[in-house]
Amino acid sequence: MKYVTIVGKDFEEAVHKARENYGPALRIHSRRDVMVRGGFLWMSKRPRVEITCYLVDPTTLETKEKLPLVEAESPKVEAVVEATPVENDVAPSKQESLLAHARMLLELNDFSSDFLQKTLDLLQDSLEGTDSNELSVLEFELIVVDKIVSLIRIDHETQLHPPHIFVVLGPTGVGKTTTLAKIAALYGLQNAPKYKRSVSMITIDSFRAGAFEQLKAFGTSLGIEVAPVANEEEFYRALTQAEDSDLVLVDTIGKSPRDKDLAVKMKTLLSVPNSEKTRFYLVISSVMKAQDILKAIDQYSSFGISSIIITKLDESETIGNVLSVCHQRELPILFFTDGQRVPKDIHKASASTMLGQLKGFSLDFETLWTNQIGTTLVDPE
Ligand SMILES: Nc1nc2c(ncn2[C@@H]2O[C@H](COP(=O)(O)OP(=O)(O)OP(=O)(O)O)[C@@H](O)[C@H]2O)c(=O)[nH]1
Ligand SMILES: [Mg+2]
Repeated sequence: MKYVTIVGKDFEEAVHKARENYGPALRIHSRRDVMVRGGFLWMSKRPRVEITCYLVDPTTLETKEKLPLVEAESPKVEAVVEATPVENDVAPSKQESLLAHARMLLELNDFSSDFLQKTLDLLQDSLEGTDSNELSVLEFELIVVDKIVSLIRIDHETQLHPPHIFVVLGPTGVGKTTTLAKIAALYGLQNAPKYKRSVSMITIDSFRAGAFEQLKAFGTSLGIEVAPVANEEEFYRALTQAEDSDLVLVDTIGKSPRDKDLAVKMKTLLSVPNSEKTRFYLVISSVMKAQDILKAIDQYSSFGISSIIITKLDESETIGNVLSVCHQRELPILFFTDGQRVPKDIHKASASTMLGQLKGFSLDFETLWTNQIGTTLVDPE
């Protein structure tokens, strides 16, 4: 078996270089952090990631994966210092190489180390019961995908039966107001009578300059009433007026709840709606760091968060960070949004929307899911 070592600025770059040079015949065996010489007169040392890969026989690849395995020129490997030599003479077992492949995919997608370990444990259990040598890479990737999906919960209940009063919460600028308008359209402009709802919108973000106007503009374009409320009395009144609506969407104040006064005001206002009929949804952006998402969940946890809406997928390279946090906090996912267009850029969370965001897999997710999506809500055009 042919082995190669490739060095990159980081793991992702090394994998990219490797894939470019060797295509699908390449399997990653291991990675390690090394220091390489560079700079003026090679005086400085820089941290790099080195991956060791082996090349499988292209005749054993499935037709879909088959690419001519050219004897590519050896990729440029910078001088490695302070690193032990790679043991190239011991071939990894098929099971080891499959698990290394899964690790590479999970790291590439920025899953947390906890999520990664759980997935690898599940994979190892699955592989114990099967003959790894019989598995193609595509078949194995299907198992990886199955394990990822098994660790993430989707809020199908709300998708199909939204509560009477639907409140969005979340840090400033994550896309609460835009998402609320998209949800209004998703249910309000629905063609299928089974899912169509009469919709009203209320904003308690009424004192900030421009906040009401922003939602009102969305409301006008969708033909939906928007009521601004500034205190408990106005909120009672707006809720009474919206009583006949199936779905009352409530937009909240886009300021950090670390602002104590605002947090108290919001808490008081949001205790007005009937708690039996009200559910709270946390909006987070996929560009947020895992630590910040965890902080936001903690800050809003006293409201009792039903599930998570993840925005700005179009601005994020990876979603492993958000999925890992949702798993860690046992929070289901309700919607994904991937753009500024109202109402187009919203999608109900599902295994297919989630997996469509994963990168590095040889699997063609679109083909995989085409016949399996039981579309229950029709996205408005
Ligand atoms: N790229 C992208 N931009 C989005 C998405 N959702 C919202 N935005 C944009 O993000 C910006 C902030 O959106 P808002 O809906 O005002 O966010 P917010 O959470 O209500 O903000 P505050 O009320 O100020 O806290 C706007 O420019 C939106 O167009 C998305 O899915 N993708
Ligand atoms: Mg807003």
